[in-house]
Amino acid sequence: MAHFLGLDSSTQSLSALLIDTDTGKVVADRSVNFGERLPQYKSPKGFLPNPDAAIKHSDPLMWVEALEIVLADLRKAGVDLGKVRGISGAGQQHGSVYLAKSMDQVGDWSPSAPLHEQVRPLLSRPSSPIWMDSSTSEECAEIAAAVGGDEKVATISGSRATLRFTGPQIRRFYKTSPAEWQRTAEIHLVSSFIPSLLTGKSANIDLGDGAGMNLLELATGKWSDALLEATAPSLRDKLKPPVACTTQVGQIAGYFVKRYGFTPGTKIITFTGDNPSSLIGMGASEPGTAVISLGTSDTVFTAMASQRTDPRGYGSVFGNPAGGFMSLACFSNGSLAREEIAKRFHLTWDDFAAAIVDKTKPGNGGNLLLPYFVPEITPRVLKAAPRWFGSDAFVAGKDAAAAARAVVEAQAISMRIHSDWIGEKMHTILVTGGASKNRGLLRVLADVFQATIMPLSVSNSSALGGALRAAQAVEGRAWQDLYATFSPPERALAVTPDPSTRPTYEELARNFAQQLSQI
Ligand code: XUL
Repeated sequence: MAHFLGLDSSTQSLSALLIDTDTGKVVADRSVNFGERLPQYKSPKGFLPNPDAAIKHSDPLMWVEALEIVLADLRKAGVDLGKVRGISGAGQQHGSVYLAKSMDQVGDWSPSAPLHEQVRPLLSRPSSPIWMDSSTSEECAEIAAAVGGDEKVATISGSRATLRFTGPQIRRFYKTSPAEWQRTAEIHLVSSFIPSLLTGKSANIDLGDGAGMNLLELATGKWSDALLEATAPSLRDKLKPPVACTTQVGQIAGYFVKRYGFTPGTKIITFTGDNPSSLIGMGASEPGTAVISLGTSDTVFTAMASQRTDPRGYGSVFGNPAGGFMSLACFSNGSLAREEIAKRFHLTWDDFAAAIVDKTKPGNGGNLLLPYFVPEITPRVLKAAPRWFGSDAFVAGKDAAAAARAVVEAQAISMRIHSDWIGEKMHTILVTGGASKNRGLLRVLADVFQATIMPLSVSNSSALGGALRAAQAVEGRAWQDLYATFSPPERALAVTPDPSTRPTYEELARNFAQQLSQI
């Protein structure tokens, strides 16, 4: 039996998905929600409260504990982890972990103490900035100025100096906490931290997620001297060289063999960012298929046939784990904004879908929302600023159905406007993520994009991507065979566009862009 485990350490949860490449089946799919299972970290949505809305950090020990819980859950559910031949996975992109000593000095963990207690003394910084952080305007400007301007940074690294990216975050840490910076021997992304735990050795950052740091030179796949220097002194010493996404970074540490029954020698393949991993999980690593991921953030991405950058400066280029590059537009008001509306109006997700499909019409009777409940990445909105335009009841927050449609229409229109640079016309779009089975969302996406929207049977494509990458690296399986088995879209659930809605959404796009230009 050939089992492969995919892990996804994301903003609000850590998921594990186990596949069997002999039977072509998903054997197990478990998730640990941080807010529910680890309330002691006081991070109901996965990040620590902070009076400054621009600062979004998480406790990395929460991720360590979640890893232990998910493995224990799998065992309790009767899964034999001894059958696992390879593990890979993904992390929320851009988040960084700071260590006072290299993981290479760990060797193995002591089986007599929980892992998080052993990791705690290694941290040189108690919290990790994550992708939702927008506190680095000054540092982005400094990096751009040092390298020769925004365009230069984008040409080297695929993205302009970007608030949430790891380089600007590192620079801010170096400037604001010089003593802790001095104590820092090694810096990891979430996606290299988790495999470092699994191996008890320092795992390399991969080219997929490494491209989300404003430090990698895309043309060579090496750290850029100019960007390293512009970011912080001696930064090169704190980063291992980046590696291709298919690299084996080590073997499972004895700790996990003893505690969870893994087989000694189980291979750990380098992890990547959640979006690059989803590209694989969706079977979309060849150019021509666009993906919308509906998670804590919403993202629109596609494998790139030729390299280009976003002329508006919001979008990014990351490494495609199957080789080459992918383009991505990220919207921070994804599920956080949808959850806000559902909570305010006491709507279940079924109510939410019914409000859109049965109770309201395309264009929402002219009711329009700028859905910025948290600071927005695309377009850049630095302070939360939801704005309601339309009927009195809607503006007064008394029309639940119109509010549900408004948030989803606004998100879809914004995604369409701001992803026009990433590829040719999208005729078919694959969707993934927690909300990807919601018929209300699928209907609006189909009409706004005038494209067929196709969900995947597995909603956690990022963890699935991890399992597929492990299978590809260990067994040498071809991507297309793996996709045909594990990533077939649910054609029966496909939603086709209604062409009669096109003029309504053209008008909504104009209104939305006009209101947006006023804030
Ligand atoms: C992508 C981004 C988010 C995180 C969410 O650039 O910032 O999608 O990866 O996990």
